[in-house]
Amino acid sequence: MSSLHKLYRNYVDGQFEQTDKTFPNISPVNGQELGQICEANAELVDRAVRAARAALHGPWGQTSQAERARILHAVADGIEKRFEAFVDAEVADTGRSRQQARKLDIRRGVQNFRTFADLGGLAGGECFEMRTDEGDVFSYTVRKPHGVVAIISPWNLPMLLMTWKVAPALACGNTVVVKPSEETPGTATLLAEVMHEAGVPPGVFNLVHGFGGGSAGEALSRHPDIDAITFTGESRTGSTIMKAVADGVKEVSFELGGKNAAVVFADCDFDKAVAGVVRSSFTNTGQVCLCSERVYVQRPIFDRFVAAMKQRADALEIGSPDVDGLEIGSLISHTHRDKVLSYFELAREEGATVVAGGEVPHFGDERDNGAYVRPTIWTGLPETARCVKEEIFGPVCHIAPFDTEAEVIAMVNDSRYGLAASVWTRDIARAHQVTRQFDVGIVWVNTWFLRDLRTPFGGTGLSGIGREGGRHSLDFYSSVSTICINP
Ligand code: NAD
Ligand code: 6OD
Repeated sequence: MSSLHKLYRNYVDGQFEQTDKTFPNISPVNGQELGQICEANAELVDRAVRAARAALHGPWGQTSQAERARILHAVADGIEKRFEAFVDAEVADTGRSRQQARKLDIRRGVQNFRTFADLGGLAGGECFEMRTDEGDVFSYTVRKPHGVVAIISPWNLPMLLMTWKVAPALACGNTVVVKPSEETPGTATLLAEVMHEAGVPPGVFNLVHGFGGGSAGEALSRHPDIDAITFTGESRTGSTIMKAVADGVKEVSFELGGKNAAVVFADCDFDKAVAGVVRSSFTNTGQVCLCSERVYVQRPIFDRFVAAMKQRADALEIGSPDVDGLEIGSLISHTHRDKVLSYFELAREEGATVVAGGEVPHFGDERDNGAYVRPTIWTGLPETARCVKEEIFGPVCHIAPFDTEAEVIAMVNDSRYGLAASVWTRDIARAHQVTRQFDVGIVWVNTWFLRDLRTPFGGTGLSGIGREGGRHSLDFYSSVSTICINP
């Protein structure tokens, strides 16, 4: 066991809770055990929900928005104070580069708290005047928290995606029960410690560890006394959770899978487009819901683009988190690697040309026990191939040629997912014209994954329900009542 060996505890009603049933947290970098995770059973999940309900009737229920903003900034300060511990936890759980954990994951955790602390005060209401037989009446709206919000988050950007929901939920005055992924308990457990140190009242932030079906995730989503549920993860899991909350008719926000397209026009800045598509296909070892798994390149530059992508993909630095300039870390787990490798196999059966990768790298050291695959590029698949239709969630893309704008718009939209797309062109008029015709939640032009946290975020089709971000988060995490007064 490594010196990092830990016990990941639950946090319920202001107390850290051990449980008898534990399961191992396995490093995806070398297969070693990092620690034991205390699995919350249905009884502990129930206690967490009841503590969250009770806290709404305690001091938290009386806090002003300004007071909550102060507390959220104190939480952000607390994360900053223990920044390197958060980085260590994220790196240990996921095998990503330490540099990425610093620049993206933990930094965004801090930003999420600061942004929603400040945005909370901007949540306005509406007011209307109406002439009636009774006289002039006024109708205005007030915002209230929903109550207890269940937050179920995934493993791919654990800190970023969990805090993206915890921060606005608390800013709006809710209490929360958080169920992080069983693969990534580290930063969530540290966040509970920061909440405790920052003086967040007991029951306001609760953390339950465990799996999904048959474990803490299912117990939380089926709990009759949650008021809303916000979930990020696979589309299939979203559908299961939707059924679980249907009888209780709960508010839902779902950020689900994607099969995103990158579209490269012949008039692009070639080198920037290659660098951009390498980034959008392989960042976080392809495990970002926004990554491009479908790349469409206009025919005049197709061969040159594929060759340049191959050269860049083959040269990407693969290895363990502390390698300088690491670009490809491990996948999250051996189970997930088996899934990605099954698509490598399927692509061959479906007739793909493997331009780059398509295999497991061999290092000759302990990394051979890790969950690595090479960044992979395919060409030659029909648009109907399963590898072009299904989300793989690894460092892999298929590159196909296109001729006209109309053709590529149809190809981009021929998907049951609708999360994101990116376009590479120097023609800004074309960019305006094409992007608005994509059936997706966000399109980037000549860039990728730049996020202004005030903008709406979410998908269409299998990619989700609802929008979060900026005022859209304030709308989701609060309930609006209308008050009509005859003065
Ligand atoms: P997942 O759906 O397997 O798990 C996500 C969370 O749901 C975990 O905490 C898990 O324990 C829990 N869960 C699983 N089954 C459950 C059940 N029956 N009831 C309640 N909870 C359950 O997803 P993942 O593998 O952790 O994450 C990868 C997926 O997430 C990819 O599909 C990716 O595209 C998607 N994702 C989407 C976004 C977005 O913003 N749209 C962002 C990140 C990831
Ligand atoms: O940047 C964000 O706010 C966000 N929700 C990103 C999602 C990334 C998916 O893996």
